[in-house]
Amino acid sequence: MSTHTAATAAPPAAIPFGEWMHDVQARIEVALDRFLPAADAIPDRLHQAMRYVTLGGGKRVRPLLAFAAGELTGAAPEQLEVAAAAVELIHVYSLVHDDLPCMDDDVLRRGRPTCHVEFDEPTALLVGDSLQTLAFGLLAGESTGGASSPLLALAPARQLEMVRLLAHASGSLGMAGGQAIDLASVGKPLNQPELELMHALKTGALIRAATLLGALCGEAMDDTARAALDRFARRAGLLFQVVDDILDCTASTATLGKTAGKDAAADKPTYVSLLGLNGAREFAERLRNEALEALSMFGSRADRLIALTDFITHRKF
Ligand code: GRG
Repeated sequence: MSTHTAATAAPPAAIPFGEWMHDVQARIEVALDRFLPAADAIPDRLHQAMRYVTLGGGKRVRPLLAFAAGELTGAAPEQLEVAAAAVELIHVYSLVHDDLPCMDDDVLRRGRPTCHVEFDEPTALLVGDSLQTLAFGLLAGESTGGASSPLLALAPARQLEMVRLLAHASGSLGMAGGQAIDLASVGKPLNQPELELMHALKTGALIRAATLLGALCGEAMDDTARAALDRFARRAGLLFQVVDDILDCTASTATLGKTAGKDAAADKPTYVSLLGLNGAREFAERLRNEALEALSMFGSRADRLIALTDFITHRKF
């Protein structure tokens, strides 16, 4: 595989960002529908619940990041949709488990009753488990939905690297670990480095994985390009969380599609409780600038990532 540098790549097609975002969201919806077991496949109630939580909702920020990062390395959409779906499935599993009574105990997600409310707690637990294994199956080249050849067909070493990356990002040294710190920190004031570690793991690890997996679907990157993309992904992950904290105390439940104000009500440390609303907004702006600086070496190939960073910064839900 040739080594990619920013200079070798052609600029992305000039589709307006809003249209591109809509296309990727539609594409990922179709892909997820195809990769998930059919609603009438036995055990049908479990499969219906997996489809209920995965389809028809969410901003699909992680798939968007994967597709935007794929533009840096000329990745094919057919490969990107598999990698992007794998990350989204892990994300949806985390939301389902996070909403359980033993964790955040929430009844509303993506504007609809949460999985354990609509189905039941054991089903919600199994939905999370099954989405997680489906994600890794996809990265390992599993064919689903009647496909006869592997859905992801890259060099085996590349796919192994992708499995490793997503496993690390999802586990106790990534998202699950961040959730453990989150649960243990209720009612405890955290300082900024402690808060940053919690969010780098809980939210940032998967955002970083989405970005790197997207790039890994295309030409190999040299070490400098990869380090720059990694720097971007870490800043973007933190930015996403800071904005999430701001929205939790400024947006309504109806707009968010999930219960607003939960962090303050649960006495959880957030960037707003630590820095105040204006301080959190200033911090978000700083993170946005740092994220964009990290992309400077990629030239116009990074246009989608730049626009997506602005979408993450200014999103309303
Ligand atoms: C249960 C292992 C385990 C982990 C849960 C991600 C997570 C860890 C919990 C979700 C709780 C939460 C509100 C985290 C803050 C940031 C976040 C991940 C928000 C939800 O992501 P969005 O805004 O959601 O991308 P949509 O619905 O648009 O996909």
